[in-house]
Amino acid sequence: MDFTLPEEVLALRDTIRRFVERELDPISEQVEEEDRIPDGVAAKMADMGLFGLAIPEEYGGQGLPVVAQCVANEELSRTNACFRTRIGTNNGIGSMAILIGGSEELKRKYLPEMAAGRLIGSFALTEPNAGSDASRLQTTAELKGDKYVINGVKHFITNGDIAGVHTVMAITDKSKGPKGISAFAVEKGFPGVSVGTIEKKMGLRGSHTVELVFEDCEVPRENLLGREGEGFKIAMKVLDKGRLTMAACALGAIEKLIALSTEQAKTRVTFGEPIAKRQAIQWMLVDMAISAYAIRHATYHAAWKLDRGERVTKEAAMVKVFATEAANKAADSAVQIHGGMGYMKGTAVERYYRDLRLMRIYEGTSEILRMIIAREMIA
Ligand code: COS
Repeated sequence: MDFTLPEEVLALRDTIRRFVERELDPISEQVEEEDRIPDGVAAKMADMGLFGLAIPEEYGGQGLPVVAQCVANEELSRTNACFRTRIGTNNGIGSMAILIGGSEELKRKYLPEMAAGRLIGSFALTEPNAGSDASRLQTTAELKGDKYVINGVKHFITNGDIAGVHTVMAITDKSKGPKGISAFAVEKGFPGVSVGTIEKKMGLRGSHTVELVFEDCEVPRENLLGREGEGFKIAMKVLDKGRLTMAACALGAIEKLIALSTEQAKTRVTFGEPIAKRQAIQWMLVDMAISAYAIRHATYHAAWKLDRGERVTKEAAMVKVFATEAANKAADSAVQIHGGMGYMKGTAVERYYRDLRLMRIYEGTSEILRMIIAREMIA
């Protein structure tokens, strides 16, 4: 077995690491305060091609394998989570349904713009009464002439306020359950689309989570993604990859927490010596390192399987549960090692503590993912 990453992937890793250290991390607290990524920084991310990592070359992206996308996510997670969230929707949940189910014309219309970072995507599945039980959604899409008319409300939509195109799941045939759900590419300018409430969240500042309202929203028939009734399966495939790359994000966060906590432990002196000398502190650091090692191998193995075209529903769920729960534990230890300072606003560990909490919820709660794993095991 060869675990070596290809040269070009290592080069990508180094480039992103430098960018994070020089350009993103120094403004992470400013972004936190202002709750927005400065336009100039988003433009730099676009210039580096970060919005098109997953989009195939023929549509203007870099078409990187999932393994390389995980490397990028890992590196981008060594700073404020809003940066990788902005990039992540275009590389994953915001573009993938168009890639899977869009006509050639739709792909040519949207994907190059998304790869260039000029068009942001969003993924609109969740509704006030359909989150974990995703197929219970209530938004409807009725074909009238050459247009679908969408009615309903989506909520908790990442980047929904800045997205130019939303992937929207809606019911086209209520009698068919999940097989009556279809997916659509809905432009923000289509008649009847509006942004509702912008949520106030515990963390992930700099990235907005919003409500999208569809009132007799007219969508051209050709913006149907896949065939009628294929929307739920498309959404599930999108989420499989999203969950896998999220494990890579959790890994990057744990690595950053290890670095911050090790530095703190080596420099903070109590009773005449650094706290790193204490076994209680060492074991917290060690447990973080053990989890990072295990997550790295499991996540990259699952990514390798996905690159080989295998279905990774179970593996993606496993690595997301394992990595995000370990990341929450690591953040808790990091705050503990930093003591009172770790509880103060303006410290990175305090921000990680809040931001990482969401990872056990979005793109599948730990509980739903355990249910998916159990189903696959006893199927
Ligand atoms: N890949 C491909 N197809 C999939 C799939 C996947 N990962 N998961 C389900 N499907 C298919 C099933 O095979 C089934 O098709 P067939 O009958 O042809 O076999 C169809 O989709 C319906 O699946 P299922 O019967 O499992 O539907 P359920 O309503 O029971 O789905 C789960 C249950 C838990 C899988 C689903 O509701 C889910 O993932 N919920 C979490 C949603 C989520 O993550 N939300 C977060 C917000 S989005 S950012």
